[in-house]
Amino acid sequence: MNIQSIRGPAAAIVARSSSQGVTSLVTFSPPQPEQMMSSRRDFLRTSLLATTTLTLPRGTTLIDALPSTRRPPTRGRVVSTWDFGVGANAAAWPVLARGDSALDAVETGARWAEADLCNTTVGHCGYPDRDGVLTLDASIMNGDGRCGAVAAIEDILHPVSVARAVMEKTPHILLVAGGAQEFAVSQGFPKRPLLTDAARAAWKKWLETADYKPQINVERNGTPGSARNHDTLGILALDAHGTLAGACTTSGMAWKLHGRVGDSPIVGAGLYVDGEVGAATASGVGEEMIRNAASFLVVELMRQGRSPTDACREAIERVVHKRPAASKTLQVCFLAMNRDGEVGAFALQPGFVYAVHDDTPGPHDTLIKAGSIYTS
Ligand code: SD4
Repeated sequence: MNIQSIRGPAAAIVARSSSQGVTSLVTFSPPQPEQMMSSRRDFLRTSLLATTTLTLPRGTTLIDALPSTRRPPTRGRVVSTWDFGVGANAAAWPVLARGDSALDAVETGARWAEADLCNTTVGHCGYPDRDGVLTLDASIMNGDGRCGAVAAIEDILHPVSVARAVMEKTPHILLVAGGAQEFAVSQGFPKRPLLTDAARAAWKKWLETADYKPQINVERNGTPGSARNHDTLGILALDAHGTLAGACTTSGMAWKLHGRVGDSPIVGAGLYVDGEVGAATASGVGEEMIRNAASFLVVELMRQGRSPTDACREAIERVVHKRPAASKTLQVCFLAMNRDGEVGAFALQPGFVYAVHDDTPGPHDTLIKAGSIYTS
């Protein structure tokens, strides 16, 4: 991988990826006097649009072929990770369609995934840690910088709503483990055992070998719709008022060490939203996201003028650059949306899919394949 980022006097950014064999040329014009007099927001919008027009596509992404991702949304847009992103979007969309906030929409979508699906990587059907304990991580963030999160919380069905309560009712951002649970109970969240018989049985089977190795695309190893078919839900929304928000919810890596916390509840790693720029969320081996402050990185790359797809790809390239050998054995995926509603994604390995829902006629159950650094 040979990646160069050059900022010359003419402020031209050239990115090359020799492994892709394709060159992306993005010109980024410095603000003109009239732009400097306009608001920063207008300048960002201008830069993003210019970048979109001038970027030559690299890698594989089907999203550019979808009209729904090209048209500026009028009543908002919601995007979510993996196959169950379709269901999460379907739950979140009515919230946006009636003019309610992006924050309400992402919480609604995340709650749907936490409660209504029996999958092994989110919510109450999640696989437990090595000690047989199911611990959940979640975060939520609004475009104005407000955010909340819970990590390693047990026996609470809706960690995303507890995360929102942390954001709205405390001076803090992140509560963990017993403290998070006590807070949840104090806020009226019911406490009840969540570990299912199926998850307990899977854990007991795992104990026979106790071999721990994160699997690539565990979320898509089963038949679509099956219990093994899903992973961390990352959901990003832009509402009709132009506000962005995001949420991320997971049971984390199955068979993790007790007390291990992934990227999903770490603001800047598994989720980041800046209303002036865009939003990003991540899925895959969370340690890589934390190491690279990855969702923050994706948003910062969009701030510098990258399209969402280019920002996700460059962040993935950073993951590779940092740990080239390890990157071949892991999955890391990013999904991003800028403040104009443009959507993009990229992953280390093939297999990452996401879903988009907005006020275009649809269909909205189409899964969109993200491009990837490695091809097999
Ligand atoms: C974690 N990022 O806890 C989550 C899990 C995940 O694919 O997304 N796995 O590391």
